[in-house]
Amino acid sequence: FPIQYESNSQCVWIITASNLNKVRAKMSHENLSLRNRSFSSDTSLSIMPHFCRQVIQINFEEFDLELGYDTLTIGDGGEVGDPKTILQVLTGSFVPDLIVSMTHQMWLHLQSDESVGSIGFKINYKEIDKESCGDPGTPLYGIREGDGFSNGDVLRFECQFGFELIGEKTISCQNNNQWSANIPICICEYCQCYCTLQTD
Ligand SMILES: [Ca+2]
Repeated sequence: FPIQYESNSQCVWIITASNLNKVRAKMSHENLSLRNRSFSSDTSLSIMPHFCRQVIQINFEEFDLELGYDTLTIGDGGEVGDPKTILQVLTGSFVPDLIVSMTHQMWLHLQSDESVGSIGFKINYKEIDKESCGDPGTPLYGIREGDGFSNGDVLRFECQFGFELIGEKTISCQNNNQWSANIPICICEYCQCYCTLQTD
């Protein structure tokens, strides 16, 4: 990224939460860039090793793969390709807001077929406390109720006056550290009416 990925590519990344308040990404292929981001440092004390309390959260800044033919598979742990650990298989341009691992490692495997490439993807990643789904944000022109991101927590969304909510009004943090849905979007109702009137 942002240069188109090559055909017949097999790229693998393993992101590991370290016990030094940092996350490392091991890249076996540098075809795509995996962008680092600043990490919040955690100074709380614990008798458990730090990495046991941390999981990996990724979110996509950009994502576009050839729909149906090129895929990015994301899994939990360090066993790349292990079908039992797969969290998501992504293709095309639609992605979840966040993907969170269950353990201190997450693997990513990009596979492209023999023809037609696209721009690939760009992700941010960080470590967060375990049993959490991460902060999915608030929709533009929207309001969020609830600020817990742990397993079992629920977030409710509304849109500002004049905006229509598209998607789920309520999402919950599931035990697999994934939100039950993406956050909704808020669409300007008045703007749509205006456009319709203009075309009539
Ligand atoms: Ca392709």
